[in-house]
Formats: sequence, structure tokens, C-alpha cells
Amino acid sequence: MVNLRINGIALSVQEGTTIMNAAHSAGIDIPHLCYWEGLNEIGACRICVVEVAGMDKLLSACNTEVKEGMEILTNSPRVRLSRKTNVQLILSEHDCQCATCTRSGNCALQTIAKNLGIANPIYKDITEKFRWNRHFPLIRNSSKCIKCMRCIQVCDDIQDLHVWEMVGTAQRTSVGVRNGVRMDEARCSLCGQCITHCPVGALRERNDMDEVLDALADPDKITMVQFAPAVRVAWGEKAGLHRVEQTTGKLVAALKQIGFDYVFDTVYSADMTIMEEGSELIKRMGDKEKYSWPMFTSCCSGWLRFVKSEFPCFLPNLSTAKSPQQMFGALAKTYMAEKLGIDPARIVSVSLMPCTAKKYEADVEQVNGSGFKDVDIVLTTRELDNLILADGINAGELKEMPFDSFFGEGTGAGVIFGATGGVMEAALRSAYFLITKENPPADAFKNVRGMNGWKEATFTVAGTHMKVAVANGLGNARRLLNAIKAGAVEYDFVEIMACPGGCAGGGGQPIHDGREMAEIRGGELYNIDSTLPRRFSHENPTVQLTYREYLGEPLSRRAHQLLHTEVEG
Ligand code: HC1
Ligand code: SF4
Repeated sequence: MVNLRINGIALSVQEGTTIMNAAHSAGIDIPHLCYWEGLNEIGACRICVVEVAGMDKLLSACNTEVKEGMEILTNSPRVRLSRKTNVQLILSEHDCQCATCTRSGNCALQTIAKNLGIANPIYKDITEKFRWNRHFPLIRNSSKCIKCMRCIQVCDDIQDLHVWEMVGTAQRTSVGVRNGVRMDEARCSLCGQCITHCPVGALRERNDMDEVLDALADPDKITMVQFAPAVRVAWGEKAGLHRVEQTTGKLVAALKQIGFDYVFDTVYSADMTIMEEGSELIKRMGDKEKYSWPMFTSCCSGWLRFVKSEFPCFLPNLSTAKSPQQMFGALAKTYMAEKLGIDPARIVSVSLMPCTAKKYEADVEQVNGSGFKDVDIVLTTRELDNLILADGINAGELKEMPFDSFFGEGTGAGVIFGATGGVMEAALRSAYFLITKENPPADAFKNVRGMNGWKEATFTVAGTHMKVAVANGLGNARRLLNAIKAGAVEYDFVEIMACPGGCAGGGGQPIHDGREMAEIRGGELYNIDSTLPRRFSHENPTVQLTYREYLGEPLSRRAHQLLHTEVEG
């Protein structure tokens, strides 16, 4: 143990503890901008500086370890002046248009500047703007960039895609796209992790709220909204709802207040995906020589962009099943329109997703099959929250409402899609049934749960051994794919999600600066699953009805036409 004093408080901490963490254990939170535990501990922003007795230089608390006998001051006059000057220097290059910034109210720089009482940004002279293709789902405004390098770190270390790098010298040093290529030509997966790790608003998703508002205001349009599994465990965070208060019934009520004509659940089409993908897996297993192995899940659009740019040799291994978002869209403008007696040309299909890559997916031609655009507009959970807040809806006071019939019916298997391992577990639950005509215990495949980046398990179904793997985060996906390529591992079925923790930690989810939320939200999805009366996709009554009335059976000609795709080219 190391003994020291911080602001006069005596404490004893483990060797190797940083000053930042030691102070935290004494109830002192040292302000910081670039620091993110385990990801970015480079001390670039100089906001967390502290004074140590006997030393001339101020030290950054995030990456300096405590030493025996240290006397540390976190709020001495020198520290205060230095911190304030450093924030003012950062502000001098920041556009400071807080009123119109997506991160206003949730911006670390705004909070620190406000807490330091900085009323006017002095030293202000340059505001160089740097934007690109406004249609691209990821937008960067370099005049907000504070050069903290979190975006570089998360893209390099977690996603292993290396899209960003430091460019320029001296005063012109900034973050830019590696090798000077255009962002829409970089190998970006659109996972959105650099957005959720940016402490200010230099990175954000394309804002599509106006398109939704236009559709809601148009009397000729019929608006149909679906929301993803992982949205249900995050939408109420911004409004301060406790986890148990953040129910789907309240979200349905909020969407009805906003004015949507029909509110449905992506969990219904996640169950459809399981029927199609599970049947495809069984079909491929029955004719092993004909196919490339393993079969990969295909529902995560960030993963699809990744495999296309980094490992095109694995494209034939992808399941041809479309994602639940796109399956929903295709059925919305065909079967649902027919069943609800609506002209499909009047439907505006809106999707609420925890994801930035889904905005791109909706535009991909190969996943549009209804004859219309299957999903017209995709909003992130953050944009959804803004819609709710902009309408002054008090989320805490909402009275629960049911989904519109019929397409709000989902099972626990569909709900867990939003957590890493969930698609695999849901598929195995139904594959077991499709092979044996009996349900396994609902938790029989729970070994694939959890936050490990690369998980594997072997199960036996009707005498057949099935080796599966699950990866989350694209750095883990790259390691796994390289191991398969090298012949070091062999699997039958592999689930990959681009974001750490799966969609629960998606790049479109609410931002809590410095905190990873995927594990908490994922745990909540498993809680929901465990309490639902139906936990197998094949038991979803609307899924059964869809096959009876419209598609025939999984992998039928019509199912292929609407719900499958050849690999996007
Ligand atoms: Fe996901 Fe999916 S689980 S990809 O993570 O397959 O975004 O939640 O909606 O489409 O269902 C995201 C989540 C989501 C799809 C489903
Ligand atoms: Fe990297 Fe993901 Fe950001 Fe693209 S969206 S630059 S892949 S972190």
C-alpha cells in the first residue's frame, strides 16, 4: 500500500493507483476531458493537472501513479489558474455554438467551462470548419475538436480500424482522416464508437429528425415506427428514468404522443430473423460440402461494412438473412400494409435504433425488397430522446400503452438480440426446436452471454456437435477472423456485433461521458427475457401468423424475396 495526502486528507491506496483514482477514492473528482479509463490515459488535455509538494511542474492526475508520502493539491491557486487557462486555450479553437450543438447539456467541455466560471472565451481567433458529404451518417466538425484523441484511441484500440490520425503541425495540429482520404472513402464501419467517446460534439450522427417531423405533419402519410431491442433499455436514461421505469409501454405512449400512427416492435422481426437464419443454418449443416464455414450472422450493419472492407473472402459465409430492421421494413410495405388495409405508397417507415450504421443500411439497395424503400428514416436513440424532449413530454408521467396489433408481439429471444451473444442464443433455442421438435430449457445456451470479447461454446443438438463463437467489438472480430483464416480455430456458427457489448453499447445510444453502459443495459435485456411468457422465436404468434397467411414457411420463395439478400456488393 502507498500512503499519501490529497488536499490534506490522509489515505492509503494500492501501489500503481493513479492520482486520479486515489483522489476519487477520497471523494474528490478531478475534472478531465481526454481521460477515459483503460482507453485514453495520455494526459493530453492538461485539465486534470495537480500540484505535488516539492515538484516544480504540475502533473496530470490521470496517468501519474501515486508515490509514498506524496502531498497532493488538486485545487491550489496554481492548479486552478492552469486548469482555467488550459480550458480557455481549448475554447479558443472551439466553435462554442452551444445552443445549436447536439451535445449541449451533455458536453464535458461545456460543463467544465461552466464550473470554472468562464464567461467569455478569450484568445479566440480561429474557427476553421471541416465538413464532408453531408449525407454521410457520421459528421465531424473540426472546429469543435479539442484534440483529446479519444476518437483515435477507440478506433485504433477497440475497433482496430485506424480511421483517424493526428494531422498538421503546431497550431494547426488537428485530428483528420488517416492518409487524407475522404471520410466516406475511409474504412469506417460507421459503428459510432468515436461519437460516443467524443467528450464534446466534434463527432455526431446525421440528424434526420426533420424528415420524421415532415412525415408526421403530412396528412397523406401514414407513419409506422419500429424500435430496436436495445433502445428499450436506454431511451429513458436522458430523462433520468430509473431502469425499472423505462418500460416499452411508456415508450409506446411517448411515440403515440409524438404522433406516430402505428407503433410496432423490431423484436417481432428479430423473431422472424431467427426463423429464417436458424432454418438457413440447419439447411447448410445438412449439405456441409456446399457451403463455406462457419456461417456468420448478418444483422449488424457495422459488421457488414467491416467484413466487406477488411475480409471480403468471408462474404460467402454470411447468412443471407436480412437484419430485423430491414425485414420489418420489407414486411411493413407488403404484408402489414395488406393486413392493415393501407396503401404501401403512403407508409413512411421509421426505425429507432441504437446504431449509426443502420442509417447507412436503410439505403443499401440489396436489402430493399418490397418495391419501395423498406425503411425510410432511421433515428438513433439520441435523436429519439430529442424528439421526446422537444415535445416537452415528461417521460416519468407517461401512462403505459400497448403496441398496435399485430406487429408488437415479440419474445424474449428477440429481446436479447440487443446484447452480445443474444442472436446466437436465440438462434440456438429455435434451431434446437426445428431439429428435435422439442424446446430446450430456455437458458440451455447461456454460456454465450457476457462481456468477453471473444466467446466460444460447444453444444450438442440431437447428437450433432455444434461449435459456436461470439465476438463483440471489431478488434475482437479481426482476431477471430484471422484465427479462422489461419486454421487455428474452427466453428459452425459465429455471431459478430461491431460495438463492444453488442447493440446495448451501440454508437447511437445515449452518451454518459467516461462510462461504458453496455453491460448494464445488456443485463436488463436478459432480465426482460427471463420474465416474458414466450422465450422462443418460433412461439411468437404473429410470426406463426405471418408464415400461415403470407410467407408459407421459412426459406420459401416469398421469404427469400423479402427477407433475404445476396451479399451486398
Ligand atoms: Fe441491433 Fe438488430 S439487435 S442489429 O444490435 O439484429 O441496431 O437493438 O435492432 O436490425 O433486432 C441494432 C439492437 C437491432 C437489427 C435487431
Ligand atoms: Fe472508427 Fe467506428 Fe468512428 Fe468509423 S465510426 S471512425 S470505425 S470508431
